[in-house]
Amino acid sequence: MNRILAITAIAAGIWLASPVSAQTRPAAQPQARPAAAPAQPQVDEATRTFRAWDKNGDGQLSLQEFQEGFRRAQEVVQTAANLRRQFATLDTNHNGAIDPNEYTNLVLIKEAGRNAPPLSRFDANGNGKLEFNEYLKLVEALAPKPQQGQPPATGQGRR
Ligand SMILES: [Ca+2]
Ligand SMILES: [Ca+2]
Repeated sequence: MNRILAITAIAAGIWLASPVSAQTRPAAQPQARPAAAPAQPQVDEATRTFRAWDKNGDGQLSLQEFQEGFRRAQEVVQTAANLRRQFATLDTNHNGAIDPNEYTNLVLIKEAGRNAPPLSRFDANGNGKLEFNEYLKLVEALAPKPQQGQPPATGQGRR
């Protein structure tokens, strides 16, 4: 269920872990941040990525496993970017969320017709609208699974 999210997170982790992020902070702040857990989530993310890529579970990444994992990660990043663009388009009043009236205009909801789930089903934080991560749940639940990086075909005979 959470595949897209999980893989997106992994991919983002990889991107963030790239050496580009070697920025120096001005040391003007005397107080150390109290609740900054040092790098623990990153390690966890790396471990998760590794396990996901290590298909045969032998604790090593073969070149093939690496290439496949990397390609998949790229596809997922692409898909996530597409979804973000889509989300921005759907958010017609630009408040960063899908409001109820925007929700009823979603193609996926229109197509579902009477069987369309209520917005509240995806509104995890209960604020009456769907933020991007909640929108992803909706897409996961209602959209046909994209295969091989192809966006779901929604436009058959569009008018
Ligand atoms: Ca909106
Ligand atoms: Ca919400």
